Amino acid sequence: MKTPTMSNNWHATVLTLFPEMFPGPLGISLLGKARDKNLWRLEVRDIREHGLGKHRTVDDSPAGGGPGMVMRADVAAAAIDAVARDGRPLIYLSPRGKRLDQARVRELAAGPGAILLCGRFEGLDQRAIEARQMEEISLGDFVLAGGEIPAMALIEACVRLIPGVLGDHASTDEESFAAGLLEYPHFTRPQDFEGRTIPDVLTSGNHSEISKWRLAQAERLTRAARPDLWTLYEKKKP
Ligand code: 4HQ
Repeated sequence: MKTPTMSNNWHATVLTLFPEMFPGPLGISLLGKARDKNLWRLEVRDIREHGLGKHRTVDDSPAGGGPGMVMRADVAAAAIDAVARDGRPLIYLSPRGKRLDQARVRELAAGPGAILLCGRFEGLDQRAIEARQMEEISLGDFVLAGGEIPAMALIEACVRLIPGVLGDHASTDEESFAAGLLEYPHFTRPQDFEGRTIPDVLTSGNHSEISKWRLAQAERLTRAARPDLWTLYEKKKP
């Protein structure tokens, strides 16, 4: 087996106050095995190493008052500046960012990697975001306690697209979001589950009919559950 070179070793650097959360789910199963094979690498840096004073302070109360604490710009900038960029995008996970989608995941996966800053408290001082020209990415319209889980989700989405990470069954371009549709429903044995049977077409052996059925299902589900995706899909396919 060929040993990957630096150029195809996707590199994630995570800046966090909770380095013990990593690798967590990124260390198991296909992603964990891919990391063992050096198909990608995870570097976790503790932001507190750049904290100030005897107590390594990383936060302070919000200017203008209000609840909670804010991550200091100087501390975050020092943590960022200690990382070798290597042309990698610097990302701040935040509900204010652009929603992560599969198109951005594909771009990130095709690049050298990413540097991800995980905020805690009420968030990061705005001046750090601007001074370091951070790209803000959101996982969705909900509020988490920190950016660590979004960072893990982003890394997982990217790493599974790196060639060799998924098994040889993997055809990631047959996937729903590649086509702009939700996935068709899946079935496996038993043939009868609590009176619910597998659609006959799937056991017919007629592969062209199976493909037609799956596309029709994907279209039906997308139209019903995600009118936003359906509108985009219809525009692309007249
Ligand atoms: N947070 N998508 C607040 C998120 C979030 C999200 C991360 C909580 C940043 C300071 N991040 N911290 N949603 O809720 O990315």
